[in-house]
Amino acid sequence: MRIRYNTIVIFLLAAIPIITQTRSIECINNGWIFHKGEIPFATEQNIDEKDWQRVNIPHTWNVDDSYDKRGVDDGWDIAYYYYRGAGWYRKWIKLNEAESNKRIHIHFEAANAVAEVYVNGKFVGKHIGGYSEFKFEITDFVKFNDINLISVKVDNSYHYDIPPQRADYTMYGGIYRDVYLVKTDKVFIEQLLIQTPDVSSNVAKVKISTSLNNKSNFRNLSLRFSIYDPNGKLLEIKNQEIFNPSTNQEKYEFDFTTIEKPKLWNPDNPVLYKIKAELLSDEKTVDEVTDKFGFRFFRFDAEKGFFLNGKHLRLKGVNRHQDRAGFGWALSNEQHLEDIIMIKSMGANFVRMAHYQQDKSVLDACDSLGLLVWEEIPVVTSVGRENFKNNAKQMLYEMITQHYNHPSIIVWGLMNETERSQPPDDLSWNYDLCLELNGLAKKLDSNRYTTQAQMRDLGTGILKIIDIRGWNRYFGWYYGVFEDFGKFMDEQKALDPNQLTLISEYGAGSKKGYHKETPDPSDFTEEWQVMYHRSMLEQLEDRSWIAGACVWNMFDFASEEKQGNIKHINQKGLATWDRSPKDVFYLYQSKWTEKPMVYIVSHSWPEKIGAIAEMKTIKVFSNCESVELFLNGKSLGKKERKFNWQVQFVAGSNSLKAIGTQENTNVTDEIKINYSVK
Ligand code: ADA
Repeated sequence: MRIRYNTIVIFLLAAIPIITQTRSIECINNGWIFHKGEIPFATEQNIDEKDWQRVNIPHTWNVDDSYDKRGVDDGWDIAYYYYRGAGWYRKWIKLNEAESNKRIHIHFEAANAVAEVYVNGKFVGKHIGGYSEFKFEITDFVKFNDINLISVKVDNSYHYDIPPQRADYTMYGGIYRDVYLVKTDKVFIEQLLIQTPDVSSNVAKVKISTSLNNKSNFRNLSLRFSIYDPNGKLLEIKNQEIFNPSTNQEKYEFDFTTIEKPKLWNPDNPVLYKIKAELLSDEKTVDEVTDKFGFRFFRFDAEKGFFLNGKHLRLKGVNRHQDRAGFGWALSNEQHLEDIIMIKSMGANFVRMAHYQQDKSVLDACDSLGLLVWEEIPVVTSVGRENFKNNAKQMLYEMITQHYNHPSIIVWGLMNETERSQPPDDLSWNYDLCLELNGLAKKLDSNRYTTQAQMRDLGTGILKIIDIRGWNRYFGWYYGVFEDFGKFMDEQKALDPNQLTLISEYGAGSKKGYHKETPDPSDFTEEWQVMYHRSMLEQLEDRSWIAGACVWNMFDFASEEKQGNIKHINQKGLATWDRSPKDVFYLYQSKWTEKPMVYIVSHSWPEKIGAIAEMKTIKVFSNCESVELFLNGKSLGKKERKFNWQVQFVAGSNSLKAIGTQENTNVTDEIKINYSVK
């Protein structure tokens, strides 16, 4: 168990810790017990725990069971064969007498999909939605100088009222993100929102909006805000006296003096400023919260695409699901970070967090490594009625207020492929929901754009509600041929020339190591996937009015109903489910990065068969000015474009080596090929 008092560093990249001096934040991930399914008396102190399993958080109960049988999409209702139901967690925590003047809170970074929290047998609260953070104050439920029982029921049952009603991914149940026990004074800082309403290369404004949660008897309090530049230099301190603070969650707003020549955040130089908010009583610090933020300004243009800090930037993106082989959604912060590092190393500058709010560590990594973000709520495929609407609005509220300070986020996504409504089918619910979500997003955050991902215009008018139209299109994979993509997009442009446009999804599946010299359409070979993406990159390049595009998907992920040549897996990843890059990853890296790289296609095809002296085509992906290929030590020639060679392998073992040259730098790649003569 990690207990950290006084100076607490929640995991972030080292440069940007959230530090607090007076509240304690204790990660309580370890030492829980778990029971799959309903069980009587789960909240009672004295029960027989022998059927319970010892677990640590992050945890899910669906790591194995979504890959045995196929989920059946039978009209409206989907039959799921992975366990969707209740699970119970229990943990004992000790509180000391010395802490009895504190307020105690339990903070969950997410539990899918509905969580009910009990302390010492009493119901504390319920949270609906599997992706946002939530916390409950438990001060009135705990005993000091004693041990306390925390029981949590989590339920991932199919439910009409809870987005997503249905979606093409496995919805793992459990407390799958970190849990913290937080101890504060009687008064604490509830929220710290950092707004940067006006930013240019010359000046930037910073506005703070904060609220206190007060149950103290303090008559006089003061708030002190300190702003630091990216080098940690203190720029300014602001003080505000608060007399007779109210017990309501009152908001306090402040403007800092305008900052001259701000350092602007961008993907190549993701510089972060910092604000420290201190709450003081008679010069004694009662609470302290620190968060980072960045200065950037951006706009979308219907003709020219996207501009960041006044400069044109093509958005080169991928979608990311929080799912990994062997772990499901129960990923550590380090694993989240590894994903973002891999996405960055491929040269992407944009990520769509599909289809839901993701872990804080993911957003922190995007801020620090320099990736722009589209984040969205899980309104996918179909829309429900009034309760569904309220839950979706709550999710949007939570996402925006919880992730507001992240400079990486530029667009809020409201829905994805909502072509259906809960029976009886009535798409006016979809329209109304979109309208309400858009209104709420604008009210909460007038500085970012809104968007949605759709496949077509269903004639409901829904596409016109949001700022940016996102298209999910799979020409040359599910339907049509590659070139239909460009035709479709040109038609859309002609229909509505002033529309801002992003491609939210395009993709093709493959199985790493499955190869054919002449692939068939959508045959899951790495070759078809590479051909598909090469064509898409060219078609996107030809259309500068498309601000950018996101590949579906960065990683393969679990989806019980999918039946490609790996059952229950959506195989459209540029990397496998366990994070091994496929050939197509290197195609993107060769197009999107500048650091010299070279990759011989394909490392996952070491066994080749052919006739004696048969010519085989070998391709190399590289961003270098020239590449020279060697077979068994002998040069097959240096090329400056079209890195394809005709190669005559000898029977048995062969070695291929490629040397890429960029200015004075050489990079190499080598593979062994075993050639069998037929
Ligand atoms: C849709 C959907 C995604 C994904 C994709 C696919 O576009 O938005 O969730 O599953 O289809 O792979 O078919």
